[in-house]
Amino acid sequence: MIAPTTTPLHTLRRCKAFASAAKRMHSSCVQILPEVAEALRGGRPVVALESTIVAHGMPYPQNLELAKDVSGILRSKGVIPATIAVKNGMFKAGLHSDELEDLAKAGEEGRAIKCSTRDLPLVASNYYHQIHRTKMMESSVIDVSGETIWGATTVAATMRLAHAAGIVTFVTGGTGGVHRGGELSLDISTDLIELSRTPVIVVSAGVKSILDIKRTLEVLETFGVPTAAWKSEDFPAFFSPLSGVKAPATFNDAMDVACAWAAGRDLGMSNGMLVAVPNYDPAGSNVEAAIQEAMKEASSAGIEGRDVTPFILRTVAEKTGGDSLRSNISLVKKNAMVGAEIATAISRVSS
Ligand code: PSU
Ligand code: MN
Repeated sequence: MIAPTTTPLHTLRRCKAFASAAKRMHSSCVQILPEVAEALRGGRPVVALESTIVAHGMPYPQNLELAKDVSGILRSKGVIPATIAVKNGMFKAGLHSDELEDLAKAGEEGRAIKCSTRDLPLVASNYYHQIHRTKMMESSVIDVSGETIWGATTVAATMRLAHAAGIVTFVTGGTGGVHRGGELSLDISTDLIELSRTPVIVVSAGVKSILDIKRTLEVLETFGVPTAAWKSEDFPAFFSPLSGVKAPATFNDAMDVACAWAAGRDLGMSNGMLVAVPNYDPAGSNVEAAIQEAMKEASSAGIEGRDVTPFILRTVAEKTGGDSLRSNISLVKKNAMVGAEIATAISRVSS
């Protein structure tokens, strides 16, 4: 069990370092939607959402429907949603509804590039070129004609941009981790590195069992990332609430999370935090069974390396007849409800 839920609020309010860090408007390189900026200025709760899940994580139109439903869930709890993405090289926190719709179509139309941390400067370079060219020409017109190209941000890249915008809480589906065989291939998601150095709370359903969950938790420990399951002792495995691996800690409510966060800030820790929410959707257990079967089939068919994940995902989708998509949608909504509570608790302890 982690932070005491009994910590008096007035103690936290006196933590000046925490309050000012949370309120600081970090950098102007991210274009923040006015309603998001206003909420941040007023110290009201905001939740960041990632764009890889929209562009590449599920098909159109289910992706758009889910993005709208998640925003609706957050708003019904008094929380402002801010989808993070890169539009024609411009970093964005918060999208207009027509932009969200275009992003949702962009994946299947080949107009979205999966962006992790290393990709952010690369996709932004063209936009920066234009800014400098415009400055030299003393003009105020930036040419963004042509079709819109989106940088769809992974958990790692979303954390970076959310932090730059001054957002603390971020809701997603699943995070990346150590791939099976990662001890040799070194295929370890940048999500874990970013959790070690960027102060954002990531609310997810854990990591998929196609990854090496035990080693993922080892790496998070090595990097000093506070990691806890939400109201559970087991670390969740995305489609299943149980991975068979014990979670390092348990959060029993949103104030647990906010108090642990406040304590880390007071110590000057600059890392993020991972809150893993178990997915109890009944469809999920079918998917988990199909994943285990598909992994056995992959190994007996001699499928290796980069071919493994696409093979498994394809086989799982065939085997479950849509259950994997349904379960994915249901777990993101559950995460949004938990994330709304956390963002609200964070705004309370920051004021
Ligand atoms: N896991 C999922 N669904 C996803 C992802 C991970 O269950 O959509 C996406 C997230 O955007 C995550 C990224 O940040 O994949 C990790 O990719 P990589 O392993 O290449 O870092
Ligand atoms: Mn990778």
